Amino acid sequence: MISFFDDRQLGHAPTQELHNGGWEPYNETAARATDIASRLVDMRRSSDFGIDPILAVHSADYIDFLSTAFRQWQDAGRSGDALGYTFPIVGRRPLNLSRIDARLGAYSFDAATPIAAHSWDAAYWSAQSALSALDHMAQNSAQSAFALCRPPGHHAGADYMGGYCYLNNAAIAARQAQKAGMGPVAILDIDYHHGNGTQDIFYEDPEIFFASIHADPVADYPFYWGHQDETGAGEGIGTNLNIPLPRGTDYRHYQSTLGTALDAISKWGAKFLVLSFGADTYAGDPISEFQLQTGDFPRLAQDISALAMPTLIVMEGGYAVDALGENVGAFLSGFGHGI
Ligand code: SP5
Ligand code: ZN
Repeated sequence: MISFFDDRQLGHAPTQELHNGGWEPYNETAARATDIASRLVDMRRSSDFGIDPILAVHSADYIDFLSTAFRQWQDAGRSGDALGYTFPIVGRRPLNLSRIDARLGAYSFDAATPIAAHSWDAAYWSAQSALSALDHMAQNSAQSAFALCRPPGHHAGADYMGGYCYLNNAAIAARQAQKAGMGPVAILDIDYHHGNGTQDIFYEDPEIFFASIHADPVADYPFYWGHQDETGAGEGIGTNLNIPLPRGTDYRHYQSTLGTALDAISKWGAKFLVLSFGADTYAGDPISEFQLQTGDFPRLAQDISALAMPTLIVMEGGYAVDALGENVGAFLSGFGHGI
């Protein structure tokens, strides 16, 4: 399998996140990407497809905010990472405030996603890696490709960041694939956490099907999305499938659920799959509570490739850094063409 990555994705390095009422070292580290990259045999440098495919998913005002926030933070005399502390609860009237603290709150849904010096650059190139992997598949009629996206993307909505995510790499690639006529496009999200950003982006869109298997948001982040009764709205009714699972789920239980999601995707008529892959379903993950073992990841990949659908694999979460390269390598090997 051919992979895509750009070194500029490593520049993003926030120091800490707010977690369970205290500060802890930032979990989404550059070491995650280097550990995965060290396992990949054919890794290519990403090309630049510009800002337009990003603006096909994210609002112009959000992109303006994201690309200038750190400068504005510094201009306000601040040191350290830019992080909001005041959030407009749902239903507040929209106000066009220019104060950086107000903007940070308006464009994020949690306090675990700081903006540091090179965050915009890293997020931009993470999205370009997804687009590069897609372009490779389009040009070569390849059955699969791996985008080593970091920072991850699935918690980012059209106009908000959160959950270590700034630009929604999977959504950007899915929209691009649809525009290029590679569809109908489905997105399957198998990160431990619900892909709330991706769900929001396509919630009223009948053209892109979204399915997610994740920890039940009754007990886990991001709490306010990912429940089973969220099935889409407007024209998009019936194109959103959430399958929440309890903490402690092992692969035996995960697998039957996966079958349900895959059936729904093929029944809907998808011809192209974007896979939001998180390795945080691993038993040893420090912030997650599923029980998948390293040996389960090739099986997981085989079960997905049984769909026989062109599949763009986009990296999302996974925080057991010492096991991450091995787990991702095990997963990619399950697609059957080496890593
Ligand atoms: C892309 C991705 O996987 N983002 C995950 C963001 C999760 N952020 C908050 C997680 C809170 C977990 N709390 C459990 C603490 C166990 N020590
Ligand atoms: Zn996750």
